[in-house]
Amino acid sequence: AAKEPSVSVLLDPNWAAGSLVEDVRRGLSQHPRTLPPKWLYDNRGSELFDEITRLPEYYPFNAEHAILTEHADEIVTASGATTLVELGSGTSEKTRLLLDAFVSSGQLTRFAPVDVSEQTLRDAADQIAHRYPGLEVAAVVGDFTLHLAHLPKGGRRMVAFLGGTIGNLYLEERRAFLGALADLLEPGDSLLLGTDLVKSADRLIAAYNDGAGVTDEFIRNSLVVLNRELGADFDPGAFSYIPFWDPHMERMDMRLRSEAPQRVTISGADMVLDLSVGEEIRVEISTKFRVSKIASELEQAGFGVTRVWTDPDNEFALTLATK
Ligand code: AVJ
Repeated sequence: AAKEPSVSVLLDPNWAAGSLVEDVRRGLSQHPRTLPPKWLYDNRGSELFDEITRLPEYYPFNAEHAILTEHADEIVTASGATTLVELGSGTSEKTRLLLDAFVSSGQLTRFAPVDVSEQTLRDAADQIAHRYPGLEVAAVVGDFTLHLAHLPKGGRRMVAFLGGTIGNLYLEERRAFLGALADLLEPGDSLLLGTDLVKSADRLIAAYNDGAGVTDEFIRNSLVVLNRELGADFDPGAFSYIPFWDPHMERMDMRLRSEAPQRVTISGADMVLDLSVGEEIRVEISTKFRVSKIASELEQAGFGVTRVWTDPDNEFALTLATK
């Protein structure tokens, strides 16, 4: 019979009591004003992201799925892992391709998904515990940039960080994150890193500006989160969604632009914002990579690159890096 998953909650379920307040205070006083993307993933945001992964324009999901379908067995063998940790796991949909390969190899004993979205994580953990009886499922409700020290210890671990989520981090944040991860892994442990690759601006912009408007709603939901969690009075309809490709930084930059002069009060953060017409709030960046840049960032952090897999169209890369 399936074992019940264990769930450790490291994030305060009352977001307003935790780092949301500091993140909002710091981010919204910068220029451009910025909101950290992890707060996009309330229940609604997680649902919307799930919808994004099924959009025809959102190629990263399909490209990474194709790599995993083709190469999961090789990845599993190359890692030699007995514990799979997944950071920013969400629904863990693609991870099942890895779990299936791990099950056929017979080597996996434990799966530890980590995500900020508690309900999404609990649902995914239940489904996986059911589907893979005998697997210990140890879920962690947490932030992968803050709670790395709580990851399960022992065995040979592979940390999967899929979907291109590392592209949400700025260079300095990536350096800190990869360095901290390398420091806590033991020799033989590995990181499986999914990164979206640089490609034509048209294809990129289409992926973040879908015809059905799902991405627009996903980005706009950040204001709904602040209204609910911090008692803010943003009028989400007074903003327009502006996604653009920054060719110099090689990243997508997703912003909300104030279409009218407005005063917004964020009582839970003790802030009053006066926004002028055209003023923008950056809600998310999504950095795109070149294979050489991924390798050098990993090596700088203390990893050795074992192998890189890409899809046939070279849209996305999975890199296995070993400590
Ligand atoms: C979950 C961060 C990988 O950057 O492509 C998708 C989030 N934002 N559409 C990405 C996202 C808008 C996604 N990541």
